[in-house]
Amino acid sequence: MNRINFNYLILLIIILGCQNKQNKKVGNSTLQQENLVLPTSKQVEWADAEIGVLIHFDINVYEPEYNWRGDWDYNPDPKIFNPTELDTDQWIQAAKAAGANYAVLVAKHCTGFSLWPTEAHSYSVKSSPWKNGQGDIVADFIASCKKYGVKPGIYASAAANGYFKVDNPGLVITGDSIAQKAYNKVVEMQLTELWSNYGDLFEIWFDGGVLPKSKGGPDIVPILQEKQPDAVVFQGPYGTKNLVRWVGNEEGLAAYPSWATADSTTKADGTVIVEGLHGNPEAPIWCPGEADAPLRKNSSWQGGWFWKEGEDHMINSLDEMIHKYYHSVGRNTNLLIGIVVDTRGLVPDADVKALKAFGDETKKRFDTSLAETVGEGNEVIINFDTPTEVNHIVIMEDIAKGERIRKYNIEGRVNGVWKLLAEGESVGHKRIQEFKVMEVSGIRLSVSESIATPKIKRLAVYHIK
Ligand code: IPT
Repeated sequence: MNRINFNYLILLIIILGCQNKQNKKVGNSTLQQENLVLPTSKQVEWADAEIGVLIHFDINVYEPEYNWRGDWDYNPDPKIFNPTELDTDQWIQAAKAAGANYAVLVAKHCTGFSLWPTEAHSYSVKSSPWKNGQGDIVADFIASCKKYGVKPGIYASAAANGYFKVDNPGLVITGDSIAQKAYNKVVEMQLTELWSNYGDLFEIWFDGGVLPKSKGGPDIVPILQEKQPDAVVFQGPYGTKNLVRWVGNEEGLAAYPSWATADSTTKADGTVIVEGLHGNPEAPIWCPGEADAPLRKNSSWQGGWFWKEGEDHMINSLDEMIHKYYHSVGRNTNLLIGIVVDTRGLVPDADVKALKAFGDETKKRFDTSLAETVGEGNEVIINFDTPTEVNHIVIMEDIAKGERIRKYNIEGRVNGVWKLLAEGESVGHKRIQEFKVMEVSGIRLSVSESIATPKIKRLAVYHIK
């Protein structure tokens, strides 16, 4: 080998070594690229929606002393349920003002009282004076969602029901097998009604997961697959598509890193609270987190999910809500904000105001970037003509192609030198990062670990004051 060739070889080794240092591919990248876990198109649509609301209204709002777990032999009289000013348009307008793109209605919570005229039993709006028992709140809610272009979802938990003496995870407390069978039939019938009579649902919510048939629960998988095969399902049964997992708290705070993939250790079915909250980048199921948080503080009555007179002061401040936004949407999970409905049947004025303030603030902060770009590969750069003050970046992967990034740096060019501003692991649909204000002439995203070529749908820079 002559000297020139030898030098050339040394140079090549050094270059290859540097490249390897710059972007470590995890595992056998070719193999992994082929095996990338991808979301369904519904899950992509769901991630794009980013913010939803979870609307809670139940008979206990009219009788706050009632505790469904406290006295199993008593149920509030349906005659007390009379929301004379009920206006589902007002609910959805409030949701829209908060920036919500979807809304989930709690059609049946733990009391068992049903907001639609179910055929399964009489403990519902049918037995109430509201509209002389002729009304259907689920139908009104769906119509309002359509009217305002908000995607509708329904929550009807199977895990708890005061009227049937059922507690988590969906078992009758007496242990009586005939009562259990009867209850399972009620669940199957009610879910069949909700999933058949109101059109396509964007999201179905199983609070506390759903007890599988094999463990004595209702047989809902075939009903789900037949009636709402495309719905995104929060804590749904394994084996169904479009799953979404809980983030493990009701504060709207996702753990970081927050991977969109999960497996049985990450408890997509919601049975365990503390394990696997990060998701698992190696796991085979696309099952991103949804961070639920009531607008009213968790220390409020009923965890802040339901209205009670005199609790307006329990509404989270704008700063607290923005903090939740950064720690949910900013961490690759959707934010689902709990909204209360009062005895009139309306979202209270104070809540309407707070929701609008939140929506206005997120728009003010993030609607207009200083600069943004798309990119592919390990490096994406934004250049400024003149040095510019920046303090936030938003990174979005094209998740339709999978979650590919495992580690990255964000640097700013300061007087010609790249300086580290922020670093991270998971990106996925969206990562928002705030850092100290810096005057830079450029921003560089460097991906140091990935399982396939990073596809950056959006890299945006902001100076938020
Ligand atoms: C909690 C459930 O255990 C969990 O599975 C999930 O559904 C969550 O609610 C939704 O917020 S129970 C709650 C009292 C913490």
